[in-house]
Amino acid sequence: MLIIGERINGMFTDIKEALQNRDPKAVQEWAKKQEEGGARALDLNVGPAVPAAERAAAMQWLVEVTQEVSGLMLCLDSTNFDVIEAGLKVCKNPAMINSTNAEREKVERAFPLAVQYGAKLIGLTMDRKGIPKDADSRLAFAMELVAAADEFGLPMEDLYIDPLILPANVGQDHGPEVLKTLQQIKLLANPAPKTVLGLSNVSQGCQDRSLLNRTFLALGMACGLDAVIADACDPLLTETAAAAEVLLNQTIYCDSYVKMFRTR
Ligand code: THG
Repeated sequence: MLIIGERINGMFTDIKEALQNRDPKAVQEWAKKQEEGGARALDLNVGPAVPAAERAAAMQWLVEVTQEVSGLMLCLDSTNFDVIEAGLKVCKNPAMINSTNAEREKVERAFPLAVQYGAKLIGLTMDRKGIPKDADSRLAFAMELVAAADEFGLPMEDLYIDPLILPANVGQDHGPEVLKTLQQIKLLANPAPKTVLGLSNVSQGCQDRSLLNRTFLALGMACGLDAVIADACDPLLTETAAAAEVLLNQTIYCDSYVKMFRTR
């Protein structure tokens, strides 16, 4: 399980202030804390903290200050490809583009960008009309993303398809559809594309968030989920990932399997 730390995001007050004051302290502390927690990539999202015209420069600053303290893969999270490309230009660490949807116009920009920079790419199973209701419509978008990887020459294992999970208190019926989609994505190509979720979405606005997050993590992993953008500083979550890897026979059992997960 690839854990992509979610915490360097302008939606959080400390990161928003760090961005506005160009003070690297909170960004660098969260980079280190998430890595210690078990993150093996870091999501970087400028968020609504910065006016649109300044977001490219803000993303570059996030990339630069983060890679001063961490060699982890950086997952550049924006809906604007100019913002993502600005980040890619200064990124020396391995990079991931987060994300494109399946609209042709977005696909034609995102896939060549990923190939040009040697970056991995997250593809969302949606178009401009929004998130589909059922597994079959999610899968139709997944097929378009797989075809685009072939067309533009992105290695299939560098494509991470995100079937998009919604909060359990507003979109409860999406849970089983997302799990079904995760299973079926693995049948679309050989080698199969990878899969990813923004895990904390499932519990936004809900009680006992950690419990919902780690339970959906285990359910997802049983359906072939490869990666999550998640709270890497929640030990209950990372311990669940460690246990599920053992129980799914993805890592060899040893008595220190929880510790091993964080140190590998
Ligand atoms: N898929 C992809 N990328 C994504 C998402 C996704 N990026 C953004 C998001 N979803 C994943 N990241 C987060 C980060 C934080 C939270 C949820 C998802 C979160 N934040 C608190 C909240 O909303 O309650 C903020 C609390 C605060 O302001 O302090 O839960 O799905 N590809």
